[in-house]
Amino acid sequence: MKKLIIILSLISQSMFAQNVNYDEAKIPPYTLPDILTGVDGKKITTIKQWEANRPALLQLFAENVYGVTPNISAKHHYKILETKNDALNGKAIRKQVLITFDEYPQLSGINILLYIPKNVTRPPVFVGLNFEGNHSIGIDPYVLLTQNWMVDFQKNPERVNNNRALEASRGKAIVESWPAEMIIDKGFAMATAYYGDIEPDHPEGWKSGLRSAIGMTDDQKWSAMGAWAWQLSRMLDYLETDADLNSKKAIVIGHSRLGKAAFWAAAQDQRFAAFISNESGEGGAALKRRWYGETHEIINDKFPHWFSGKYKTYSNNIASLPFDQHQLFGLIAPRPVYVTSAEGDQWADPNGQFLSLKNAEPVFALYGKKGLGTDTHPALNQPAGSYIRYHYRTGKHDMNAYDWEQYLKFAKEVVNK
Ligand code: GTR
Repeated sequence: MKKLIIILSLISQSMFAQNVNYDEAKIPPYTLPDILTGVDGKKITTIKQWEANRPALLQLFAENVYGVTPNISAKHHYKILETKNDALNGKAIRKQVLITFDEYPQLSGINILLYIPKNVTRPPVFVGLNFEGNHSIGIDPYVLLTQNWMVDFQKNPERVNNNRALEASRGKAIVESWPAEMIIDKGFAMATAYYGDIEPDHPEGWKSGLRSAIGMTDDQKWSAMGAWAWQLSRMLDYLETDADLNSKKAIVIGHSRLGKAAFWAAAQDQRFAAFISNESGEGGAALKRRWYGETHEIINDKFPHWFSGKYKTYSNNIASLPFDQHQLFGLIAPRPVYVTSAEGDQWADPNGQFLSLKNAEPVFALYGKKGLGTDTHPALNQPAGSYIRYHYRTGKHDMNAYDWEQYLKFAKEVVNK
């Protein structure tokens, strides 16, 4: 019996291995849709033509991947739950703001944690979601502990028990993600919220999240990714009302699945001034047509709630998708973009992320914006480009201090120049 189990598991492992490729030489040839051909088939040569094409292209992404964002009421109230001007060793103002929605009382609301440097007038702000609650990003004892359902990422019942965070998870986020003091020291503000505030991250999560709160009965029409992107836009609504920071310079940022949500938020909501994709991979920065690392089949199988039902119909047939992710970068133009990969994160397809941004260059060029300055994937720890930037760093799947050093430099040189 034991032998049989071993044989069966070897067979299934090898079947799985066939679906995952890490060999550049084995990638079948593919052709990317021309970014300067409009959805109507006409050639695009001017900014005006590109912008006229924008809504139809956005709609294609919505219909086929992320789901169409419903036109729903976002009537809300803001409540300052707590504020103090001696946070982070006296350098920052801390605010905790709760956004509640009049028409969706069943949702607990979005709890934003804001740090604003005291010595800067109206600084630009980094905006993004976090994986394990605001309290998990640092040791600040005043940050409220989230009560919402949580994925048990760490498998440590002392930190997360029964899918609820415990006090012991304070400052213990699984990804480094949000170095508040480092951000403040460089003169930037940051705003973050727990992604589970709007919808729990599991296939049935929509039943207790935004999608069912708005009366949706078909979870395949919209997506969790769409709901989290919506959350980011609602955070920006609040930031626009906060006179202590400059919401016109809001840089939306996200790691991994939260990078996919940030990407979709940035494409739809042009109020975001810049976008940073930290290892967002499949469904994020990576080209879909490249067979390397995670594929659309694997992601749809493992996370059926992340994308819309239609995306699942492209199994074994990704070449028939009428676009690829380079065109989503086109939808961010002319706003600055930074894309990153890590050596220890081949799953996210580093070269596929690079090529995706690279192939968006013609749209940036329409606006007179320079490209990455290289046609080939840069070496480790050598950022390429300026207005649009890319780096490939040593280390694992994470958003770490090296990444932030580069982001803060980018924000200073390009977004807040
Ligand atoms: C993985 C998933 C990736 C990425 C990652 C994460 O399991 O396959 O696409 O999103 O999770 O969010 O950390």
